[in-house]
Amino acid sequence: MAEQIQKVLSNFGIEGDFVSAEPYGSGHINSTKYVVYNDNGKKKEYILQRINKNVFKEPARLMENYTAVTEFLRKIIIENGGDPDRETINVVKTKEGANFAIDEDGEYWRLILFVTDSLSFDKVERPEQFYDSAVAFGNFQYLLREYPAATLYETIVNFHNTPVRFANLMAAVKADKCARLAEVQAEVDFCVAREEFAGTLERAREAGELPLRVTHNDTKLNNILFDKATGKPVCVIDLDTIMPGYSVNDFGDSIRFGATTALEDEADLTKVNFDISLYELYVKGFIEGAKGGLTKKELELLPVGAIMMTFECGMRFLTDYLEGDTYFRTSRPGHNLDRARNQFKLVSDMEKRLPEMNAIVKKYM
Ligand code: ADP
Ligand code: GN1
Ligand code: MG
Repeated sequence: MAEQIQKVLSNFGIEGDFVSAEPYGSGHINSTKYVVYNDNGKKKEYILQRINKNVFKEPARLMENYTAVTEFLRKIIIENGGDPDRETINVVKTKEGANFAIDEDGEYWRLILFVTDSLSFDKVERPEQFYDSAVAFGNFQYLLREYPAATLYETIVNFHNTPVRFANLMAAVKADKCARLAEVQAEVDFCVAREEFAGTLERAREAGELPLRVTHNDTKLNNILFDKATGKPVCVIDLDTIMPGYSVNDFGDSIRFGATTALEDEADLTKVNFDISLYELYVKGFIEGAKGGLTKKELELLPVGAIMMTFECGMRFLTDYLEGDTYFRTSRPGHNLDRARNQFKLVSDMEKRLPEMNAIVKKYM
């Protein structure tokens, strides 16, 4: 493995000597390595990622989006007097000037600068951290408000089209190819009861009430890097799914992952509760970060976005469980089922508290 990694790294014109490459982070999709070089006594840090070809069908086109968006952000950061090597992802080109390398097995690899003295979190550690992450994601969307959406390739078609996700679940139920249906009938019934709800945002879009914007589409807390010293957000990462989408889904995905008392894969559901005070902090931060860029209807639909993303993600975990765990990385039997049940518990909590969730948004509108 180490040899293979060094061979991949030899495609990039990195100065200095190779020191180490270790698995890094807790993403479910790509394979991520923390890489260190020694350049005349100076430590140089990188992130090397193998792009998941099962998930991203055309990695070369994905990397065009990824590079163009990060170069766009780099310019704005420089104009604003920020640090462009830390506040956005920077793609390291190969010796031939490409933004990825392909190994002998046909796997695609990208190398990016490691954001120095940073770390990410799988769970909110301090309420203020969640508020700060909301400002960062709201602001990220704001910075991309003038990005030419039509030039973006759709890296995953229908990524947050919840009715399509529902249909995929129904197909997996019908096929039941791993004979797991009997075990999850209650969860399937839970989803079927919400089929009408699944179409809420698509209907708003068709009615011209919900604009398509350039969105991140994977706004969980561990896709923000925080500065080790100040504890403040430095950089929004995981830019594989930047595509036209709904602002309310970027809001909602953060709530799904962060406004809860447990990790996303906690199996003991008595520990899994929606945390409405974290929700309130995120509402406040996201609206501030978006700097008045959201319409009245978008603001009104923020709570729906939170329930939608949680419901959709639960359906995606359940679908993957029924299909034999081929999409999300798992590390124990039943991992995806635990995740699905966890998400559905949160959906139920949020449904009960929807009037309060709406009132909180009104307070900050
Ligand atoms: P995945 O799509 O698998 O989630 P990510 O791009 O989110 O992959 O990377 C996985 C983890 O690696 C992140 O959660 C973060 O901890 C770390 N990471 C990714 N890019 C960087 C970077 N440029 N600097 C520092 N850490 C990073
Ligand atoms: C995946 O790549 P990562 O781990 O940041 C997934 C998201 C899910 C999330 C659930 C491309 O995100 O859509 O919400 O897992 N990314 C992709 O934790 O499918
Ligand atoms: Mg990630």
